[in-house]
Amino acid sequence: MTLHRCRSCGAPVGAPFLDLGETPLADALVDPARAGGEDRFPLAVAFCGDCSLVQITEDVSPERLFVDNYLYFSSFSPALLEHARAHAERLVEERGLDERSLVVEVASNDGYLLRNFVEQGIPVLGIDPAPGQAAAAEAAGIPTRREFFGPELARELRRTRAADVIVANNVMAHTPDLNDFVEGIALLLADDGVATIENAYVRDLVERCEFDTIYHEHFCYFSCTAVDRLMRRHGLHLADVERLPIHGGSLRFHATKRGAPRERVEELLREEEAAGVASPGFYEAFGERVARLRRDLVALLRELRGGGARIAAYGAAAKGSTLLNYAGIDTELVDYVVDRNVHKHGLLMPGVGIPISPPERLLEDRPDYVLLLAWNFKDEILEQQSDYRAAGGRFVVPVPAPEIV
Ligand code: DWN
Repeated sequence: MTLHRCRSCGAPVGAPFLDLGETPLADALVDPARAGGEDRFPLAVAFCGDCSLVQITEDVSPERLFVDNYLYFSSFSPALLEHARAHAERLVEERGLDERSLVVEVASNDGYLLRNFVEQGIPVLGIDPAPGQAAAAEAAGIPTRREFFGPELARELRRTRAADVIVANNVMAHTPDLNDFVEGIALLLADDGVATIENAYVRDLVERCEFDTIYHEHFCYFSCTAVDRLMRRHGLHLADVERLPIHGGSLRFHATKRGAPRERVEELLREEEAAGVASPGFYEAFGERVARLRRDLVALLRELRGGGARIAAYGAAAKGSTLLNYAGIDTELVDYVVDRNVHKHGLLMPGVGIPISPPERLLEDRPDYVLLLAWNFKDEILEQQSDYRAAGGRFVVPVPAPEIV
């Protein structure tokens, strides 16, 4: 289905400002026995001139994206675990949470965040349709509803009790039914509660050329301007907003049912207006910058390979799938990808057929260069791979521009 109307406000949406071609599903890693012929879907993003929402133009069913063989487990990223722990501790303190409270997380994955509340005796409920992740969460003592979140589930849960805190990290962008999602938040949230909603920031995506964070799981790419309008439509109020470095730059919105001082929200809205984030011109040249990054990266890798270098990659990430497929980087340039997520080992990156191994292979095999597909965890991974680097190994960081470190 090709998008014609904005997912948020329903206004007609114009032509895409960036088209990444037909790509396979980013997290649908491939069993070597069934290699080749992965389904591909158009991947392009357009801007809504009425509410400023940036969004992909083709829908892939959430069941296909997040239930059938979804392999993303949050707990394989130590930096993400620390980010989640700090967030949980702040909520406990600021909201005075205790054994009488209820914290609900939408897209609770393997319990990476809710475990922090359980450890303090605070009642929680996870919601996640991905079976493997939900099973891992339940094994960690986190009750989990294995379904997609929406108004119907929200009404059912509210009949038992409202949520004092709803956490929704990297999920509001992952639903084609954006208004249903926000309506569900409004229905489940207690009158004096807060929903903290975290997503990649479209302004950082464009300014840092983070085009590879565009894939079919991400239906929307949010600015404060677009989310402010979306929340108001459902009687929610942005009481605060934080700019965070995680995932290449994110916004954490604090939504409540009651008006509250919102100085940082007003400030960011003014900043976005001044930067043009709410105007089409901000996005127009992005396609050319992405094409230039592709040219420069492929030329660099070809030059290294042509000089006899052996090249591997680090991070069987969804963003890695977008980058490899858009740039046409396959086993001709990159021999294998390493990743800590054991569920990914032995599989192939979709569309390009590059095999996935444990990170230990880097020290065993000593490739000359490693293309850092999980560049959003650069500091942590470079530190973790200090032995490989001390032995002369070099990393190629592709975003915001190709660089050897
Ligand atoms: O929206 C989403 C973002 C938040 O996470 C999900 N739909 C899918 C996923 O996207 P991603 O796969 O690009 O996310 P990550 O977390 O950037 O992927 C990092 C990959 O690198 C993971 O497969 C884990 C791996 N990793 C590793 O092997 N060693 C990560 C770290 C930090 C490491 O030290």
